[in-house]
Amino acid sequence: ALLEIVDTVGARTGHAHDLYMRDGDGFVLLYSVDSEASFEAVRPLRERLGRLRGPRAIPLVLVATKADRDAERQVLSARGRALAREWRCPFLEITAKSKLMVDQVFTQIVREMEALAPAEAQVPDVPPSAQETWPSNDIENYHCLSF
Ligand SMILES: Nc1nc2c(ncn2[C@@H]2O[C@H](COP(=O)(O)OP(=O)(O)OP(=O)(O)O)[C@@H](O)[C@H]2O)c(=O)[nH]1
Ligand SMILES: [Mg+2]
Repeated sequence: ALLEIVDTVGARTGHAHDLYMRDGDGFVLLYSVDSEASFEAVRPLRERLGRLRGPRAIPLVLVATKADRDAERQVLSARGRALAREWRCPFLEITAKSKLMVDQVFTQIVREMEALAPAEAQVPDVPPSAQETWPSNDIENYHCLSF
């Protein structure tokens, strides 16, 4: 099994970024709890993702980072939870200081990709035997994008 992670460095606009959003298999949208602006930036990203992908399912996890900076908090947990409920995706509030929490982000996005992918695999050409073992044997070539 291979999981390729693409991290958008800095820029969240442009042609290359649009291609990653169009072709990725899973998406981790992050904001920082200490930055209202970062929270306000995730909705436009989700909307652009929807436009670029058309009717395809969008395996997505919403992640709030820097939970350790509670004294500087600008975004209440409830707001992240509410947004994730609206988008029907998992929500995690984490600190990068915890390996366990960071691991949970990857666990969640893989789970979402597995949960949403079978619906797309219901094409007539796929033999039933292949569907039975799918997707556990076929996580290869998943491309997960974080931004
Ligand atoms: N306290 C704290 N600092 C963090 C956490 N996560 C990241 N940082 C710090 O925040 C700064 C920015 O982190 P990055 O991971 O580079 O943020 P980014 O969103 O990837 O930034 P770009 O790639 O430039 O878009 C760095 O100084 C990190 O050390 C966290 O959970 N807690
Ligand atoms: Mg970065």
